[in-house]
Amino acid sequence: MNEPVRILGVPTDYGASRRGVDMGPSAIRYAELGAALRAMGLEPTDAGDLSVPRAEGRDPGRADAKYLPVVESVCTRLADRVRETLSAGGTPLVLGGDHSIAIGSLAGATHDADVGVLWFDAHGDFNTPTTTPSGNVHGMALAAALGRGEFGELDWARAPGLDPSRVALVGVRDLDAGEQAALRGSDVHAYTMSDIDDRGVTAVVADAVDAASGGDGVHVSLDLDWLEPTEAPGVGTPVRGGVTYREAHAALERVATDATVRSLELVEVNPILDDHNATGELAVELAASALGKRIL
Ligand code: 4U7
Ligand code: MN
Ligand code: MN
Ligand code: MN
Repeated sequence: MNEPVRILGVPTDYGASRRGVDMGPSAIRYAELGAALRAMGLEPTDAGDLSVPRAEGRDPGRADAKYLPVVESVCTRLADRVRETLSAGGTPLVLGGDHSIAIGSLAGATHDADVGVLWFDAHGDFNTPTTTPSGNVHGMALAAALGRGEFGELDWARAPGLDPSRVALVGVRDLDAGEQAALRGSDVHAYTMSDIDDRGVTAVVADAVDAASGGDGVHVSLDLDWLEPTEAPGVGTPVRGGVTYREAHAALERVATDATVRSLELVEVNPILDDHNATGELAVELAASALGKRIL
């Protein structure tokens, strides 16, 4: 990992259908992200938040890719910040916001670099405007970064050089029919919750890290709905059957020891739906684990 860790907030919810996830960066900072990283001996800097236009009264535009022009504006600016942070030798720690911001993080992270991806999520985020049941871009973020479907023609969305065979989804348990077919036909590695049941979370994460490694490091994309909703209630699209508190830590501790973490993002924290910021606090703890926090 490079230092310093640089915190970049992206208070947006245009990629999701529910308000509230735009407050994720505040909730994660309120849970003392900075202090947690300093306690590990890191010296994080906080670059503040990107400015995101107010959502009330805005027209979603096309139904199969809602608010796409705003998503483009946010992601384009985020990509620049991530790229600048990396070229200055820092580690971007991006706070969402909904998962559409991964399109920007990945565009920035893959600029002039060969990057693998570890995508921890209940969902595949592998829809395109053709397959989406909701029109929400957060459910298309990974497909967009890989340039699938019409995203192949959108230069701001496609992360050039991202190799599907170096992308691993971990803990997936809710795929739409179109996503299932698309994933089966792609080189993306998808490890389901059933794989975790059978083999244990650390063995599965070790395989995912292997798949994503070999280049200049990995981008870790952590959607908090990856966890069991009783552990992480503050998310917009909860799905039962997620990993436990302890499994989540074991997974990200394994990432810290086995992978070269180049950039990290924490997404989909929705404080309006949360239980006294439990999910914000969990996001902080898991970021610390991924960045190398040790118990002893
Ligand atoms: B998240 C969904 F239909 N697949 O496309 C969709 F179930 O970033 C959910 O992982 C997407 O939280 C969830 O809208 C996106 C739906
Ligand atoms: Mn997601
Ligand atoms: Mn999800
Ligand atoms: Mn592979």
